[in-house]
Amino acid sequence: MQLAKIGATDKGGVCRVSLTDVDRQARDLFCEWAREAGCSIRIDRIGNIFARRAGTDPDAPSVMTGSHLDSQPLGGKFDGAFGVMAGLEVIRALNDAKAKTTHPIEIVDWTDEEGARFAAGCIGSGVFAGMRDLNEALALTDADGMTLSAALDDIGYAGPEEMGSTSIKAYFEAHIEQGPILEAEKLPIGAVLGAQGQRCFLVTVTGEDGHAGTLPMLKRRDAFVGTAKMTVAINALATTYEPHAVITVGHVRVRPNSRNTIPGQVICSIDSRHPDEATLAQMEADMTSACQHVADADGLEVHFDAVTRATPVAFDPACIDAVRNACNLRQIRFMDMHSGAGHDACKIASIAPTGMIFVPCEDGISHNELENATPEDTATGAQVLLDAMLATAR
Ligand code: HGY
Ligand code: MN
Ligand code: MN
Repeated sequence: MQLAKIGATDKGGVCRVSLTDVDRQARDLFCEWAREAGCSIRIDRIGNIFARRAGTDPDAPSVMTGSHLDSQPLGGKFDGAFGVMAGLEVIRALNDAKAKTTHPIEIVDWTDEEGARFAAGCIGSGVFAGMRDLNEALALTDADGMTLSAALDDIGYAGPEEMGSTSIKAYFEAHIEQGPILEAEKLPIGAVLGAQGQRCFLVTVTGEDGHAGTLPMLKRRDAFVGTAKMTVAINALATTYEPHAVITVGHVRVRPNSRNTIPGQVICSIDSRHPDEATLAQMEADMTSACQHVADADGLEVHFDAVTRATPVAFDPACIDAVRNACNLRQIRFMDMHSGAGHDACKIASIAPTGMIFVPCEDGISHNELENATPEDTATGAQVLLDAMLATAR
């Protein structure tokens, strides 16, 4: 709740877009709390923060948890923040119990999970996992043309640690479900089996600027009208891949974005997801041809840039069992489930045994200021995280 005051919005959400000064404030607070809990802090070159509680064997690979402190522009208090705070609670509980673990315990704040500023998501965890080139990531620019590297420098979080300088025995991430299933099933915990794949694009539609008052309608090459037709067409496509396909156009930049100039160019995002890789590929082919068809009919050009192509992820059976066992240890009811959302855990799963723990959120609402989770459910999630990590770290 104290963290949620940083970037708090009027309707009870947060605006903590990655690598802004508000994100810096959250990072500083997390580091302060982690140091108070006796952790050492390391920052790597993409700005990931590693708070480490020493184990009895300094050479042992760490048992790691974490998530992200950055949020959507109008996001909720819990998406990401819960997982980082649950990790901090694990460390505090171990300290209170004066418990020793063989393996070091680490909590991570991954840079720019949301991708709300630099287009791509899971940037910090993706670079750490070797799935995204560091220098390419540092060169990503936001809508104002600022590079990720310059933003990191601005907030003082361009760290010295090289990528992959941490060996991981296992990674667990606690997160709100961001969907309605646990609440509907009246269950406090989800043991996550994996996450669906996603393919995200930036689409540039080019027409011709013109005078809104003088150019006859039939002579126009209006990039925004074309983009609107493309959006309707690809949205209709999702229904042909029912029930799992989801397609979203969430970010639109109109140029020159002036009332009385016909838009000559639009850059928009496409976020497409499905649990099956072959279907994702088919959706991509269908979307690109649907957009090309509109462009040809309207005398426009269209260009697709793939920002993310993430295959469906299956988490590690031993980590999934550690979560299930932690629930059974305290008679906590749970269900196995898949994640519709992407998470940093989906990247870390490619380099270390990984599992996730879901807790319910009210009405399944997320990426919305009204996002809410109860103290009881978040405490249960932190308890299961502690027991799963403790079993693994001993
Ligand atoms: O987009 C996602 O799935 C994540 O919540 N950022
Ligand atoms: Mn998240
Ligand atoms: Mn999110």
